[in-house]
Amino acid sequence: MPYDESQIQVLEGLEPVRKRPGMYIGDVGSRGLHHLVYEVVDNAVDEALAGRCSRIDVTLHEDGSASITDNGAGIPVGVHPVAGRPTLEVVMTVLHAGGKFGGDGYRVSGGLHGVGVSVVNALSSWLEATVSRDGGLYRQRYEQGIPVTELEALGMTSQSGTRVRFMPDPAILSVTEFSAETLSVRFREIAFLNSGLEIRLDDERSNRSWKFRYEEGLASFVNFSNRGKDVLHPIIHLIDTRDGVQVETAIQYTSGYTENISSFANTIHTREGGTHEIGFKAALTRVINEYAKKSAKAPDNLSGEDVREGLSAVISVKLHDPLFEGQTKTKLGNAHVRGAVETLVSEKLGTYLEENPGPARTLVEKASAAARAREAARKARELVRRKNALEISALPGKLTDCTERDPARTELFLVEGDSAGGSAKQARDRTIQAILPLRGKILNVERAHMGETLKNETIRSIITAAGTGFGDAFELDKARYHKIIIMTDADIDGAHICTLLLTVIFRYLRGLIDGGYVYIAQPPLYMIRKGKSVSWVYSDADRDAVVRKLGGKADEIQRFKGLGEMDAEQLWETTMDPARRVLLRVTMEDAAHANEIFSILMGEVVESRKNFIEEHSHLVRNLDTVG
Ligand code: 0RA
Repeated sequence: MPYDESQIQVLEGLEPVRKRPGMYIGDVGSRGLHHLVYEVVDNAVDEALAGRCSRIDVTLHEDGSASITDNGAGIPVGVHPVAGRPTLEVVMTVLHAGGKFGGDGYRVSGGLHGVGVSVVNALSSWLEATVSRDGGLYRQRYEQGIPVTELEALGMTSQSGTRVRFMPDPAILSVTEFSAETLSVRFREIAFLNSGLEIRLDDERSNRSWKFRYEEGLASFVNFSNRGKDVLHPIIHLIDTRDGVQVETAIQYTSGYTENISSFANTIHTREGGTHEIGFKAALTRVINEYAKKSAKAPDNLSGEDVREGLSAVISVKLHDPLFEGQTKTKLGNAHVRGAVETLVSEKLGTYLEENPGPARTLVEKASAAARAREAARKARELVRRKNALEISALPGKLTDCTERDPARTELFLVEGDSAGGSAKQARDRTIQAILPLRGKILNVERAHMGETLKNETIRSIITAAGTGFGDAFELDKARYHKIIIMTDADIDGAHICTLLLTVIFRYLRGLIDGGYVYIAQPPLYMIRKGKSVSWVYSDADRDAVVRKLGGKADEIQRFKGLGEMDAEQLWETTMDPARRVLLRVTMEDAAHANEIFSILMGEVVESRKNFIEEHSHLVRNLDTVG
């Protein structure tokens, strides 16, 4: 098939994507891989935002490909006036061509989102696009982004919609196996943000399936976030449009102390906040203070932090031409959104409080208690600071430090229990590895105020050993080690302690996660020996498989109940030796997820906490693996 001129241009269109995939999808690992699915789904969500699509079906096929089917308008198939080729082919083979056909919806366009489905095509070993539109059914196939068939008309249909099935290209992507769990988290979120939209996920590899559809939108979202928590009043749910900005928010206070506000613009999670969040916070502070003035008992001026203590809220705006700014392009920049949100939330929330004196009183009491507690915490903090100044360089007594002084080369192991700490001390490379054994219960920081937290010996020893200071005074430059490695038993209790430690780091030493300094060690669960061959097994599920691989019968199977049961040599060989171990790096990408886990783990209701730990004891599965 000879190529004409417009097609040659088309062919050149995707070359940069295959050359520098990271520029378009962030990375070529697990995140980038899943981004490919999100890219196609975002296009379908655009159709939903435009009111043309009510259902999205995602299937993970046994051959490793994924398909995304929607009942939107269908990608146009007519000849494109400029390219002289079918529009579908242009959308699939020209970089950014997708965005040129704006439609009238609130298009998703921010950060890594909205780069266009052609990027997915470029990074697929093959892709098949099937379109139902204008009474016809059409299909075209591509390989490495290049059309290998003409656009074919397959027959007639009364439906409309698009189906994209693609095989991620292993020549470019280092990870090609989709995680249904990872995808389901985002799909649930999209379903919350677009009430009535149905999203299904079918994993044909494991015969599992999910269905997300929420009629109550953000109210369902907050209800989900607060599951297992002790809530103080029914959810407050507001939706309205102002200045061309559709604003939706759901609010519910819990008896806890953490602030949990998530914001979205055109369904993109704006992790860095922005004008919608600023408007929301301003409205909340204003309205609660106005209401509090009527109560003799409330302090005069409740701060923003006071009125947000224990708050779970989601705010979602939909607008034309969203501006995404900030380091990760997840900060909404449109100035007019601030006013729109602030006025709307002030009015509506003000009315709600007038009409619902019960919840209104609860909110004011909660914020007043926060104000009083904050004052007490400030005093406690002062005390700790002064004390710290006296023992400025005093390292925790239990720390067994390493000899190397260059932090870039050194590692700190946080080890559960004294006996495991003992093994670790024997096993370690004393030049670069320091050991801090942690004894007893680590304080539950989610349920404690800062003052209390900082009185806890264990937490203080972690902060002092890290060397960075904490909270507002955190300085990454002062880190005494560039790897902080959490090493706990490979069981449920170990996972719990690991989560508690991550909570401490997340709340007080977040910069360590930002800097990529935090890791989780992976101790094995079994040692399986046959003759001279020794295998280390990291999960119950893998045990039988390994035995089978060894020819059916092992000479010895040793189960390690805890780190303490391994001898020093085994611990070194499997978990601590930089040359052989597997570490999981904790990234900021996981922080939002981790935060949710923390909240549930730390929540009131013991039963839900127990279930959650059991379900998520491999929360580390999604993390990056490094040597
Ligand atoms: C270009 C233009 C229009 C829609 C789409 C692309 C589109 C892309 C995808 C990808 C997956 N599903 C999709 N659905 C639609 C505008 C269509 C119109 O205005 O009629």
